[in-house]
Amino acid sequence: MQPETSKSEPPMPPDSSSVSTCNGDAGRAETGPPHKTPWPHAPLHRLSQNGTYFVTAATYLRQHHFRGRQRLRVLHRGLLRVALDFGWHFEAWAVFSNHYHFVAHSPTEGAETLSRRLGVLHERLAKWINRLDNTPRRRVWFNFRETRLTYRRSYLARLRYTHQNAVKHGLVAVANQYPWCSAAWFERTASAAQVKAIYSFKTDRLQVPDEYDVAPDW
Ligand code: NI
Repeated sequence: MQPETSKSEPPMPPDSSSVSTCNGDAGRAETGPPHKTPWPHAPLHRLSQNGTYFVTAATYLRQHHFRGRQRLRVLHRGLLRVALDFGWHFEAWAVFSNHYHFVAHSPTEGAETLSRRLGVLHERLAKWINRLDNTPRRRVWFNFRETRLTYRRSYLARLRYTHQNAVKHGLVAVANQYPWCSAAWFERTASAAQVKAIYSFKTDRLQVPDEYDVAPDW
């Protein structure tokens, strides 16, 4: 027998075989690989011909729907799972109570598939959050915006910006202490020279809309 859906059980993110049909989807949502963070492969460190994107997504009214460890973990894992399932190569990411950022390389020309996949992920997460809070139909997400990166300098600057975003938001003194971002993974998988090059890249001229006050508990 399938276990009953419980309020504390996080949703599985979109499944590649359930794109065009809802049949059986609810059943699958409670099965499948449990609670494992699908870390991406080692970073590329170059722009992709198919497109490299910087994405920021935010909750509606900047509400802290993903406050706390459990919710952050589900959002973090869901994002990496979508990337893995649909061939998006994530290179940097940072997830917070009311927004997230990532830099990723597209598997195909253009970002249309990304919009669709993120839309499905957001919908599932919203349903889960609303079930937890007993607020059916409440709007959870505001939107997301993507920027295609075409210059190496702006790409490298955004990599650093994203790896280090938990420090910018005042959550930790050193980015690799924050588990819901790519810093520790990056330092583990890249060479010491690459880490040094990215972390010393100048970001002071970078303009990223990122005026979010994030919840302090993670
Ligand atoms: Ni931010």
